[in-house]
Amino acid sequence: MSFDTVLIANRGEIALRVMRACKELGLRTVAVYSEADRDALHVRYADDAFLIGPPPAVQSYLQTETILDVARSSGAGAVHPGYGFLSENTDFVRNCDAAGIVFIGPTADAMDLMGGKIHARQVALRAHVPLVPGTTKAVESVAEALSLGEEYGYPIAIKASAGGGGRGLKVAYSAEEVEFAFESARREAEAAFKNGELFVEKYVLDPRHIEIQVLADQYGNVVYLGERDCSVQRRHQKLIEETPSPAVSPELRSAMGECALRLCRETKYVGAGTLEFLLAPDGQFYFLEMNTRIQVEHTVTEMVTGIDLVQAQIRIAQGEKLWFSQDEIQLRGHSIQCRINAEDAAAGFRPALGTISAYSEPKGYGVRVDAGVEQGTVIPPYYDSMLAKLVTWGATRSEALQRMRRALNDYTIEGITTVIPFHKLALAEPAFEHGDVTVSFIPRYLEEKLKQLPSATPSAAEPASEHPSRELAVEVNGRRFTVRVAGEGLNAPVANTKAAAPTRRSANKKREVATDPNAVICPIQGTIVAIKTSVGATVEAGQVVFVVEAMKMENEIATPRAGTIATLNGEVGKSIEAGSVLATLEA
Ligand code: MV4
Repeated sequence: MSFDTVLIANRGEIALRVMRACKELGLRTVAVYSEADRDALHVRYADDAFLIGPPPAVQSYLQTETILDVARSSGAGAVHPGYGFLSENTDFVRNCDAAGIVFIGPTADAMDLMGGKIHARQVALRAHVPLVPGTTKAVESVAEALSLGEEYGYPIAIKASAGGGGRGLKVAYSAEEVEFAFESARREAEAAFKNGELFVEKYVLDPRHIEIQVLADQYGNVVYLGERDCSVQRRHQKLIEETPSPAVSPELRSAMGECALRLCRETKYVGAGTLEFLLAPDGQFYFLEMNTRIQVEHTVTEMVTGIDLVQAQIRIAQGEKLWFSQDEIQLRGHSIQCRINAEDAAAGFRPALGTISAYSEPKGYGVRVDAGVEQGTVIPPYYDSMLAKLVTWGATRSEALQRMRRALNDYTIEGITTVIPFHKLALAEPAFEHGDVTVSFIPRYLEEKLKQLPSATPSAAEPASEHPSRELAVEVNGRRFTVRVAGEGLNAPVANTKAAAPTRRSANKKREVATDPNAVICPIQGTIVAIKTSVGATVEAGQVVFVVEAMKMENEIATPRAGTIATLNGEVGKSIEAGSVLATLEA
C-alpha cells in the first residue's frame, strides 16, 4: 500500500526518531500531542501537528478514535505507533485496517497469536522452540499452582497470560508463598489487563535476558539481526542494553536466531519484532515472549548492523521486499545504550519531576543521542520517565564502554534528577567491565552503592541547603577554576547561567524539590491497591507502606526514614495524584 504522509501516534524521543526516518524517506509527518506537550520538540519537528486532548494518556495518546480522525483529516495514509501507547493494541490495528489506513507494524492476527502468553507458548511448542518447563494451559487455582510447584520444584513463576515485560509476574520460592503470589498476580492481571488468566513456569534463577531482533516482509522473507543483552534492569525496567552479548557465541547466536525465524514463520509475522529469551547460567536458552513493536533498544542493533530499523518498518509497510539476505547481515563492532530517565536512583528510582534548566548533549565519533527534551522542557507526571537514550559504538566492547563513560561525563542535565550517576556507577563495576552480568546485577552489586548517590530527597543526615549554591568561573594567574558560591554569597545575579552550566561539578548540585523528610509522598499518579501500615505503627527507613498501581504496574511506596506513623491519607481503591502526601511520620 502506498502512502506519502505518516501520523506518528506517540511523543518524546521515539516520535522524533520515527519522524526522522519518515523525512529521510521523503514522507510528510503529522504529530499528535496532549495539552501537556504543547511546547514539545516532536510537535515542532513535524510538518503538521494536532492537539488530541488533556494530559493523561487515556484522554489523548490512547484515544484511538480521535487519532484516526486526525489521520483521516490530515491525509495520513499510515500510522506509526512507536512503542508503548497503541503499539500492541489489536483493536486499534483493526480500526486502522477498516479505515484503510496502514498500521506500520504486524497484523492484528499476528499480534493476537503472540499477545497471549499461554498461546505464545503453544505456538513455540509447534515451532520446536525451547520453553521453560511450565503449563500451556491456564492455571485456575492455588491448589493447582501448589501441585505444579511439587512437579517442577521451587521457585516457580506465576505469570499473567495477558502480561509481559514483568507485569503480572510473581515468584513463589516455596509452597508457603504460592497463595500470596497467586493472588497478587491475579489482582495485578485483573487490574492491568481485565484478564486474570494465569500460568505457571519453573523460575530460572539468575538468568541473562537476551533478545533477538527480526525483520520480516509481506512475502515470507525473515531475517534476524543478532541479539541484545538487556540483563541490566530494575523491576523489569531495562537501564542498559548492548550488542553483541558478551555471553553469546556465534553458535548460540545462530541457534537462537533460527528459533526466532521458526517462530516468525509460524505466525506469518510481518515487520520488526523482538523475541525475548532467558539464557540460564548453564547455557540453556528458553523462549519467553515476543514483542510485536519497535523497542527502545533497537538503536544498538542499528549501530552494529548499519540497518535503520524504523526505515525498514516503513519500507516493509509500503510493500517492499526485504532488500538484503541473512548472509548479508554483518555485525560490526559493539554498541551500548544507557537509558537516561528522570528518576532518582538514590531514592529507589522514584520518578523526578521538574524543568530542565540546563541541557547539553555529549558529541563526537561513535556517540548517538536520541532525545525528546531540551533546555526548558517541563517533565510532567503523566508519561514514562525516559528523556533520552545515549548510545555509543566502538570497534570493541571496551572501546564502546570507554566511549560511554566519556559520554556520560559530557552529558549535562540540570534542574531534574536523572539516572546518569547510576550509569557511571554501573559502568565502574568490574562485573560489568567483564561482561559478567545477569538480571541480578543491580541488586547484587549496586543496591548499597546507590544509596550513597547524591539525592534530590533530603535525608536527616544531609538537610537541603537553604541557599542553593551557584557556580562561577574565576581565573587565578590565568588558570581557570570553577568555584561554588553560596546563594547569598554574592549579591549580583549571574547574568548568564547557561554559560556557567556545563562544568564538571554540576552533577552534585542540590535540586529544588519540595520534599518533606517527614512525609511519605506518592511520586506518581495512580490508584492505591494496598496500605501496609496503620497510624501509630513503628516503621523502618525504606519500609514499604503503600502499594500504588500506575501505568498497569504495582509500585511500592516506602518511608523516607524510620519513625512512627502520625497520619494516613487515602484508602484502597482511591486514586491519588503525583506529589500528594500518603502518610506523615511523627516529628
Ligand atoms: C522469567 C524469569 C525466570 N524464570 N520466567 C521478566 C520479564 C518478562 N519478560 C519475563 N521475565 C522473567 N521471566 C521464568 N520462568 C526471569 C524473568 C526476568 C527477570 C526476573 C526478575 C528480575 C529481572 C528479570 C529480568 C528479565 C527477565
